[in-house]
Amino acid sequence: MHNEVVSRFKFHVSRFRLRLSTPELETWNLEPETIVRGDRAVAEMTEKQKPETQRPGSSRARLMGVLNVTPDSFSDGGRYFQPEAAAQRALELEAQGADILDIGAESTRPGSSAVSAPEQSARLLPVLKLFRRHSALPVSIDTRVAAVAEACLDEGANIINDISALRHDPLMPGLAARRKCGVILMHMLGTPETMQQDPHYDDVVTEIVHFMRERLAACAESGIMEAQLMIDPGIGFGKTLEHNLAILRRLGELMALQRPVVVGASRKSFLGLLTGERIAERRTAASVAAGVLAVQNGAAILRVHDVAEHRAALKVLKALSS
Ligand code: HH2
Repeated sequence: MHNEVVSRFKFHVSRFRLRLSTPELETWNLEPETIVRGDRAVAEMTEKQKPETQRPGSSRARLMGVLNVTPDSFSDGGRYFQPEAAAQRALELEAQGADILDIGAESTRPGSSAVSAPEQSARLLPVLKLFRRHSALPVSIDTRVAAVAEACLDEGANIINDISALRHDPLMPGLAARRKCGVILMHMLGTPETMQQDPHYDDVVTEIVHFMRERLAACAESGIMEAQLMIDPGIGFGKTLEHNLAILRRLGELMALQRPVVVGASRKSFLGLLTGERIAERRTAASVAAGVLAVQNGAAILRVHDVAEHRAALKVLKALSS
């Protein structure tokens, strides 16, 4: 049933520009077993990082497709604010080769302000419900709020992607421990409101490694299993251009923690500084270059907006490094 749906869907995408009406979206359905399949896929991604899976240029690198259900995200704000448009975009990202779908309802661009939990849930749940009728793809929820994460886990999400590394909401560690879901711990200096106000480190990479060691220990104390956890240096979150470049060059140092490393460089403003491209949506080539380097330096998962282009680049990288 699922395969039939996916292949039907892929057919739609490849032959035509995807256009599904709400009744069409509502008629397809998936068995509950597909949610378990999503969890199984996440477990595979988060298994202990062995030297062979961390080899530079690893053919096992995964792509996490970004879907912002927000009116104001820096790269695609407003475009997928309606649930049907968002669900269609999600299916499109899957057809382009995403291994995970990352859905967020709160822009965390520098200077942005927080979105309330009920508003986040109101934006996310209809999209997740529509998407889960058609897809078993692992879904991560980009939120710092436990109530939002829990409501989404109940609707079949598999991973909590928390840019505060479970520090923002005291209920988050307990939730992650109870639900045994995947967790992405991201490094951020300060909060989105303040993080780009003159960030300073003695050694950015060493300090991120230290922060992650501390967060991994705190998670263990809260009863979260090591196998649930992924780590992300938080490109652009309280970092200057030089900090971001140092992180990408020295990702290997994070691999010492033996957790899958997630990297989100896609379309970010440091790429605009390097290329002179002010429009985020035109930073695809720059994003792919950063993504390929990140994989060569050990990233296990790339968080990207342009899935098709990154998928093509990873295929070439795989051929060249085998
Ligand atoms: N970057 C953004 C949001 N969430 N999560 C992780 N784990 N890593 C990242 O680098 C990361 C993230 C910011 O990008 P985007 O979602 O495209 O923009 P906005 O925050 O404006 O919605």
